Amino acid sequence: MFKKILIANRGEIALRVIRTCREMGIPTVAVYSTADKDSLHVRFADEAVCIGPPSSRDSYLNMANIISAAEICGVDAIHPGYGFLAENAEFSQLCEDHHIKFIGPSAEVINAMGDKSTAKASMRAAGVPVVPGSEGLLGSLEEALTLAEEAGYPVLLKATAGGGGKGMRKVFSPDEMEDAWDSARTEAGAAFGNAGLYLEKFVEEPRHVEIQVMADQHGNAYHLAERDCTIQRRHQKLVEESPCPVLSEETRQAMGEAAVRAAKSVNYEGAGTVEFLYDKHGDFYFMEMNTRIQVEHPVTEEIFDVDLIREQIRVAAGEKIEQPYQRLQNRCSMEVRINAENVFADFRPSPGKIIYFHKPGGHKVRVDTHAFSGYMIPPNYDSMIGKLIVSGPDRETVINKMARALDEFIIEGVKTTIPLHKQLMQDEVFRSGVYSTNFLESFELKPEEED
Ligand code: MV4
Repeated sequence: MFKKILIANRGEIALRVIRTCREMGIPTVAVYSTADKDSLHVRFADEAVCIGPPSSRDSYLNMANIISAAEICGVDAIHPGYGFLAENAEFSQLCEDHHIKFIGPSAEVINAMGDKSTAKASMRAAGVPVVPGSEGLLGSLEEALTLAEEAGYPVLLKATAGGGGKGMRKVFSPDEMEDAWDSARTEAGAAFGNAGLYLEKFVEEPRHVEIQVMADQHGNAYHLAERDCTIQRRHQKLVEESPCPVLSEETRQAMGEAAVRAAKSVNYEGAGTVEFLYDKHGDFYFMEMNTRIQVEHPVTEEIFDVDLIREQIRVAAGEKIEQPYQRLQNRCSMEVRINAENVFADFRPSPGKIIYFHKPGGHKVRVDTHAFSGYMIPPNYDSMIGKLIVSGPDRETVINKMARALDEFIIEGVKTTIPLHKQLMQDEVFRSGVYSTNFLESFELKPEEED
């Protein structure tokens, strides 16, 4: 097992990793920017090293400073959390070059999944369902027009270096193709330094359903069922749950098996997530694979009673996964993201001082957060300040428990997403479980709930 782990992250995920390390008896090193000097991850780690000024680029993304901190403290592994350097192939390679175990996949695997057109081609070869469209990158505008005719409009142009919707264009007819082609290439080139595009038929009103996988260094790969993340706004997830309210047991099994084939085909190691589009006909298609622990991992932890960070650390240290993970019977879990944002003002970030903070409690209520009364939310990072996760025997019980827990959650001094979640829990369509990724766009937020 590792002798000491450095956590190359901040906020709730840094705390989450430190907690498991302590339970495993592994000493930890926190790194922090000057904006985070009073943070809980700094307080709860065994050692802490300042790696730079507030700007992410100069601190949490500063590979040289993080590797230096790792070497000075004598760590033998780095946990990257999510975001920042978690899916940075260069950083994974840099760790390897310095004989420090990167808790995650190799640079090669990160690159193979980071290039979406390459990832899609390897998934197709592994027998994972993919959306009809181009086989790899588009060579020209003419090719895009030919393939769109074959697939049938509407189609999507997607940036191969993208993900999260950047460099993506929906094209309804041939006469729109040239403008879409030019603007998608320009956007992708500017954002990623890679203008490569591929084409897919547009899947109407899909759900976002993803499978958690875990793979060891001995060729074992297992899945831990699905999370439904259909409730999103501008590619930001707001609610995640498991099981998916509309998936048949048959489809659930097929999707799980497809995700395991996906992981095995690339010799995957560690925790990963295979994202699928699930359409109204009950068909599913590979979207992308995330090579990191995800924000919403607690939902899976609650329905499997497994510590996924512990599993990540164990497999990174070369231990075997001895048997498939067993989910609990009649267990349903849901997470809502608590962001410091004003939902009544286009979700504008609301950084600043939390003057009073009270977390909900009670049976099967979990709050993962680094916030507390008096905490100053810096303006430099992600606006997520916590996650509320509740569990129960069925979806209705869980939604009612979530509504109760949200009523107990008091955050004063900054605006948060709590008022939105309270209304969502009372919404008939949300409660029915039947909706698509378009749901939040047409959701009518009632202004009177503002406090
Ligand atoms: C799609 C799609 C429909 N058809 N691909 C959004 C970001 C990137 N991960 C892929 N995305 C989509 N790809 C085809 N062929 C619709 C989306 C999409 C979406 C997917 C999941 C969750 C929310 C979404 C919101 C808008 C568009």
